[in-house]
Amino acid sequence: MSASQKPLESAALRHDWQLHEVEALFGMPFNDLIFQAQTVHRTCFDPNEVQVSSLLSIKTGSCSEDCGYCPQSARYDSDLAPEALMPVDAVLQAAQRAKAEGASRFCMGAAWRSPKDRDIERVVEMVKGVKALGMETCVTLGMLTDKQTQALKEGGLDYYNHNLDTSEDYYSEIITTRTYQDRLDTLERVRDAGINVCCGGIVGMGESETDRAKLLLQLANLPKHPESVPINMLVQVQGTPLHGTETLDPIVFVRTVAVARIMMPQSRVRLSAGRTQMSDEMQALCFLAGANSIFYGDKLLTTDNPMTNQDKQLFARLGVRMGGSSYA
Ligand code: SAM
Ligand code: DTB
Ligand code: SF4
Repeated sequence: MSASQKPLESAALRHDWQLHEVEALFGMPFNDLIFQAQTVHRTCFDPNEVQVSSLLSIKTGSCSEDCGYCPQSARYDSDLAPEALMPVDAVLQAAQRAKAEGASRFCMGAAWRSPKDRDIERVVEMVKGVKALGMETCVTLGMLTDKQTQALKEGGLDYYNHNLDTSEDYYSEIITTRTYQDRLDTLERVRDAGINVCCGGIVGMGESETDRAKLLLQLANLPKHPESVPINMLVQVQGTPLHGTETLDPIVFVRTVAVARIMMPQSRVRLSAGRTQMSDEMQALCFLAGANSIFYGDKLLTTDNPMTNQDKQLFARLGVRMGGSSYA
């Protein structure tokens, strides 16, 4: 094997990762890990291009689930004003603004355990309207039935976001109202319907290194890698059970991005929630480690995200271009 063939080989798509291999990646000297991640990244992507998606909460709060990180659960006192499902035209106005700011994808999130069929009808109208603006579409609505998944596909939905959040072992510490298997079933439904999968997790929830390795193992060993892999740093919201959790070492966060990049070479790894707490230097390290997508716009769903001007400045300092929406 010549040296010139090695990068391609290192970016081969694998679905048979073993835990000890993932743990070994996490344990590598930092410089070696980042070099390997950047090498893989360069075989599959333009290293100076980052895709940007904007988020909108189309239905906020009053959620029946007990996800320990989430300010939208009705069980916690997080000071959030609940809002019913938005009208289609208000959503399209927000999408138009996101497009004008430079976003290529518009992601609509709803605080549901699972949608009702009549909710899906309105969401499909939103999807059609956003596509007509020339943007890619993504929704995250909780668990879906086959019929609902089909309706979204027929409406032209590009991506469905549904996160595994953490390892199967740690999951019951965080959520008790639906199972890990429920999530895997929804992901399979979305995949089988031919919708692109956006699936990742949250770190900084008090999980162990092994939990982080097992989350990435689960994602990379799916029959097909998710096209988009959001890595969220927990946003600690007052009133939620996870508020007050010991914060994660930023270097460990960067390592998590790098390991995700190595394990899922062709996926967009998204530097997701938690950026308001990150320095520009830390975000630059995440891009070096292979992150090539962000949430863009001053709000995530209910919490703050960096202002668009701040991100534009950061991209200018790094010589990064916004764009490249499609799956490699
Ligand atoms: N209700 C739907 C569901 O849970 O599938 C969709 C919306 S939910 C808010 C989407 C994702 O946002 C969650 O799966 C979780 O990964 C992420 N998220 C929610 N609150 C968060 C927080 N405080 N910090 C980081 N990520 C968070
Ligand atoms: C994802 O992985 N992160 C986004 C998106 N998918 C839907 C949501 C982050 C939410 C952070 C807390 C909030 O703003 O409510
Ligand atoms: Fe509800 Fe989703 Fe928040 Fe869980 S993450 S409480 S399902 S909105």
